[in-house]
Amino acid sequence: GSPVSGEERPSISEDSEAVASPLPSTSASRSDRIWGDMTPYASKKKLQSWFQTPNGDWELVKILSTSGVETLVSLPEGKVFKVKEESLVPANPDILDGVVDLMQLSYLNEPSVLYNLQYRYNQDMIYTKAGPVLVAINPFKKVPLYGNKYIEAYKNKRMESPHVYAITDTAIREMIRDEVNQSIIISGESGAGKTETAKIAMQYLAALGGGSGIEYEILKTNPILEAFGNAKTLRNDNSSRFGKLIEIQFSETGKISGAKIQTFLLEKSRVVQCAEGERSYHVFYQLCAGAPRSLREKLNLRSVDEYNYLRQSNCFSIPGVDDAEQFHIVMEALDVVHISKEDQESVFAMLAAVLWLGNVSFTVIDNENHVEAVEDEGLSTVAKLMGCNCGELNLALSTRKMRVGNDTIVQKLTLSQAIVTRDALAKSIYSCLFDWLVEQINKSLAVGKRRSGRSISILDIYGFESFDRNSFEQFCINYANERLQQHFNRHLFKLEQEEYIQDGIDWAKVDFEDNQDCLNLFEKKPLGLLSLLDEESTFPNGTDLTFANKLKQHLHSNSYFRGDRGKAFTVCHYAGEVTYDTTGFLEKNRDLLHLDSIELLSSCSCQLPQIFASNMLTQSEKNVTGPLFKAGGAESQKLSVATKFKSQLFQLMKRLESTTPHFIRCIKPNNFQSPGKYEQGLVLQQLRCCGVLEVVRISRSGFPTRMSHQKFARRYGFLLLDDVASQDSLTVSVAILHQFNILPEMYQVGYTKLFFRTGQVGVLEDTRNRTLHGILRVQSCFRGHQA
Ligand code: AD9
Ligand code: MG
Repeated sequence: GSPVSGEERPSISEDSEAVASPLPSTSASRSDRIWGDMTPYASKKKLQSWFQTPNGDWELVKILSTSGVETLVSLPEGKVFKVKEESLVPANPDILDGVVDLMQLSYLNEPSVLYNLQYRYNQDMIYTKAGPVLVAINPFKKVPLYGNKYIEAYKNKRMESPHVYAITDTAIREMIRDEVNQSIIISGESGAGKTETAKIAMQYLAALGGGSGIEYEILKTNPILEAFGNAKTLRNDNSSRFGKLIEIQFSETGKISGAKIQTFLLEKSRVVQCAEGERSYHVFYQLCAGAPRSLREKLNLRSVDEYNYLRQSNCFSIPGVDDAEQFHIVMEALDVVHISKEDQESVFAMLAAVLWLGNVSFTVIDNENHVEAVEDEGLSTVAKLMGCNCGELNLALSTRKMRVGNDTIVQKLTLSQAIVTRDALAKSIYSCLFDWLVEQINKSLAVGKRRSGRSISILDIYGFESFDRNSFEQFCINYANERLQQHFNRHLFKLEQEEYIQDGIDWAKVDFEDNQDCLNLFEKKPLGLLSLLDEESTFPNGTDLTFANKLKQHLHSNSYFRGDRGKAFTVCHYAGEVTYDTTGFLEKNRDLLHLDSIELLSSCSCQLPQIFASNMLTQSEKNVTGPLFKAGGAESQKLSVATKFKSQLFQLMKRLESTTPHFIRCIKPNNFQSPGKYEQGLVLQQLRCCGVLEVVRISRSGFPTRMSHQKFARRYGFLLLDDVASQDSLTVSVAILHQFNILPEMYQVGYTKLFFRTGQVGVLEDTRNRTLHGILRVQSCFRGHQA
């Protein structure tokens, strides 16, 4: 054998397995067997174990001795102390340090998973597999893993380490091989790296080429959608405030032929209101900083701190970001996706109109607190930009037409009503603009008359959110995540089952947690969260409090629901409990724009406001299910936000179900957006939330460790007492299983592989290591004598 120092560390490479001849070995006694990976461990007299420190972090300790309940352990730096035996969790043998797939760990416990990910992360290996799932940990710095060199290497299968490129490559191959559409489902919490990951996948697809530059056009949709749909938040300087599904279509020859983007639930409240230290949508700041002089004059643009909507959060710039430069990138991208210069100017005019709307102020005109808009620069600029006159605009902002019998009466608004009306108009203009833009991009990317073949869809959608205060947005987002989680569970469960069946082993029912009950809490009619919300939203006198009380009245016996004090309620999501504050639920769900405002838009001489008005009016005709709300007492009706979101979500699930999914779970290693910081607790909580530990758990309840007969025989054959050199690998494998008294319920013998319960191979691996250790010591002693 080759000389190895005292602290030998067998490498994972196949070569190291061709070691030594059979040696006598101690066969493990029954009590040596490990059933679950959280069983008290000290008695195993393992060299290494995990110990949880009071701050919650896990430390690797050496077990020195054990006496019944107490165990003496030492830390790497030499400190020795006593711990309770049950506080120790088994650590994996060194050979498994930094394995590319968590499934290769013999002990699939939380500290081992955390350690393995950290071990890799510290070496810039940010990607790790968890069985079929790719885990990506945000490096918060440039890592040398991307670009043409890497794309080529993955394409030619010269590189195999886990990567977004590898997942995307698999998707392409399976699309072609199975003739089935594929999806890449990316999730994770805010700032975890979903959007960057989606772009990396798009980059790989684009490298396949298309012709006529369609792949270039597809890439250019990113800066546009980010300008209009992303914003700086406290969690992420470039946070997406909408969900996105981009379907990339391929011709029958495997070239990119087009694409289609669908967006979900843009956070429109941000346009009129955002928290201290956050920003509104990037595009506003980009426009103000980067518009050329002629455009500035045309739109009467000012600097960002002169607009109320942008000023309120006291945050105007992002470190390291040049908004003016970004504006030029966005304008160029708009050119690439064939938005005409004229349309671009209309888009910018709408943005300026929104900004100026925020500067419209009101003055009280009578002793009943009724108001009128002040006829200043704000009002006149908005009117000019939209193409209406100041008087009409003022009326739309300060009065409301009501129908009483056959008469129409005009009601004057109070200050607070007028502000709500103004902000509602600003929000509507912005969200209509966003939708219109996506529609234009889709027209440009459409496959058109070319016959389309298959597609790969990439989903970049907000992950599970649980804040100190959770509102309607979190309610919708977490509902969506509950649906996606079910898709994830069911898919992985099926995969697991298929592999067992394929290898001809007993399919003992692996039980997995289905979250159908929680979904029922949301979706059941008429007594589910969504139905009750819609019902209360249709009542003119419904309030957030009456809504909360109704939930408590009807759902108190549901074990996934808890009524809390006041207007709050709690849902037990798969990822944990979240308490929602119902303040603003009804208003956000109704999302009404007064008919007066819609009429104003349709009377404008500019084209975009007219289009927005007609889209709003036809919405209710296009969608026939769900309750319709009356807008401000006049005839316009629309669907509730929750109902619309639910139906979008159902469509999405239907689409995803017809695809082969590939899952990427993004993890944020710290809350400071800074490189090199790996906070165990934070990572662990995300691993639990996004279901990575659940995959691990599902597998644990089955037979997670798999090894081919050949590999198993090669690796452990030398431990056998009998000479088996001439036997086939299956016979050798069975002999090993018998010699080590591995209980029948701990393994299954498949056609090609052996399947083990968690921990079983760990036992063998230890014996192997101890034996090798012995051999090597004997050898070095021997060499010492010779010298
Ligand atoms: V949010 O839910 O939209 O708020 P995301 O999309 O999960 O969030 P994003 O992709 O925007 O997070 O990533 C946040 C930041 O992390 C990026 O702006 C980058 O600075 C950083 N990041 C993420 N992934 C990578 C990467 N693979 N390499 C380098 C990265 N930096
Ligand atoms: Mg994002």
